[in-house]
Amino acid sequence: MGVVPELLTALTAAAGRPVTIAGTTLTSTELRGAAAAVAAALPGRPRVAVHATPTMETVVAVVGALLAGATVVPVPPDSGTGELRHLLGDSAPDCWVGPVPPEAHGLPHRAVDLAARAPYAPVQIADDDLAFVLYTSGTTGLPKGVLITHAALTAGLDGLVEAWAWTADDVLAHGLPLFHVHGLVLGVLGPLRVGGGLVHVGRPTPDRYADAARAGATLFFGVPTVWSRIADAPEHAAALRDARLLVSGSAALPVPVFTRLRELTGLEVAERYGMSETLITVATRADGRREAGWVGVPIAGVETRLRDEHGAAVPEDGESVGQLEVRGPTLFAGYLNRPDATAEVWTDDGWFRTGDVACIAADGRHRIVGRASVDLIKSGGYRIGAGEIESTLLGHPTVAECAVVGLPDTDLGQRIVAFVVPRAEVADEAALAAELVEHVGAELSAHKRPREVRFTDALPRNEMGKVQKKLLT
Ligand code: MLC
Ligand code: AMP
Repeated sequence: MGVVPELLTALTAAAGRPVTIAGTTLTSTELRGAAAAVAAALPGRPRVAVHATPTMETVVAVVGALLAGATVVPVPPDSGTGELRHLLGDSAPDCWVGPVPPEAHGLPHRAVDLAARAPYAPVQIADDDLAFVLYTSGTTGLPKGVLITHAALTAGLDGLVEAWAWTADDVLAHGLPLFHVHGLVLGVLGPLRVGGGLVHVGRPTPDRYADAARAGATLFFGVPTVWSRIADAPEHAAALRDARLLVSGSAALPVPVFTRLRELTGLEVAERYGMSETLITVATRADGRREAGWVGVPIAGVETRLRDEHGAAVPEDGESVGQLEVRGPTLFAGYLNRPDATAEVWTDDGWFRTGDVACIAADGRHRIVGRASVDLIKSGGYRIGAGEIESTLLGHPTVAECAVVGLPDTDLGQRIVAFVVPRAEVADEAALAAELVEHVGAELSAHKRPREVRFTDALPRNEMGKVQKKLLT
């Protein structure tokens, strides 16, 4: 048992550093007061939905709810109607806190007032109390709610604090979305844990990262797409020279981007690896060896191993490739309402199957080789299930069959491409492609829209009738 402020150290410390979100700044004391006012309005530990726009209102809503011992369901602000219906139906929140989307589905709403100040009344929290339900895509079906406990959050953050020598002297800058592990857990709760500063730049563009660097930020987070765009903007990259640590994660950082950033900034980006289900498990240490393509060593308390398809051990020799399995205190407590899916991802001896393929060197360094399934796409650092987009496209009257794949893309890592067999001859392919892209955006979310739709007469199938996605290039 503990009290919530154990997680949010800065809020109880005499003086944490200020937090700036998209141009709005609160001191640590102001943030504590505004969050405590939110907490006071949330008796009974409800489950609350937060429309996670990149704003101070979102930060105050999340922190206030955590202080109240509530469970937070961050809702992507670009959610389409189908996805929103699923998230709210599955997680069954008691109310919205902070900004609400236009379709609030009749739930009560507690506003956030950034000027409000209330004294904080500590709430007892057990280690296995839930802090978050984070929605993430699987290979098929609708997104699953990942249950994150307070104990996992604390272990995950403390492991990174130690690995990166992250202190109250650091000012973190990033511009990542506030509904996933990267931007919200690491990117907001991380600074609040250590009492360090935070500057959320709104959108993660090279010029805004450069501005944050000139204003004194020491630590920078980005997905590879962000780093790749900075590497392509030498005039902005140069401003990062005085940073203490540049960190990349959520997808593989291309080697040329690592090399180019070293030339432009004199710094080697530290990669780290994780998942919504596990939080960050493996990280390049601030005092560790940095090597392009390698993501570091397990953080404190985490263990990793490699297995082949029969469950046999794969040598940890830096070359042999196997399925990566992890265990430790940062892991999730299961998928909400999905005991079947939860059971599937654990081995009989209690390890979590990440679905990633990796190799481990004798000295413990990890390299992520890729994903075992072609049906999980990583685009711009977002995890996107091919099955979800395929079902949505099949819901459009013109689509007879379809297959969605992630094709290599220098900017996004992978870009979503939909191969579509239309029901009838298409008079205007460009118009129909645009309509299908819009249909996906309206139902799911903006970042799940295909970048490209290709019409074809038939999909390549094997003798069993299964679509051979590897042939779709
Ligand atoms: C995008 N656009 C499209 C489109 N897709 N237009 C038509 N059709 C499509 N299919 C539009 C956008 O709306 C935008 O318009 C413009 O094109 C540029 O889009 P973009 O190239 O996608 O750029 P941007 O919007 O800036 O997105 C890139 C990005 C974003 C890197 C900022 O992908 C991002 O925030 N990624 C972070 C994902 C993340 O946090 N993952 C962490 C998961 S946790 P307009 O008009 O708006 O300019 C995790 C665990 C771990 O993975 O290890 O961390
Ligand atoms: P998400 O559920 O959005 O948290 O995505 C988790 C997935 O992102 C992992 O299973 C990996 O496939 C991928 N990932 C995260 N960090 C890295 C990294 N540094 N290198 C390669 N892949 C990564």
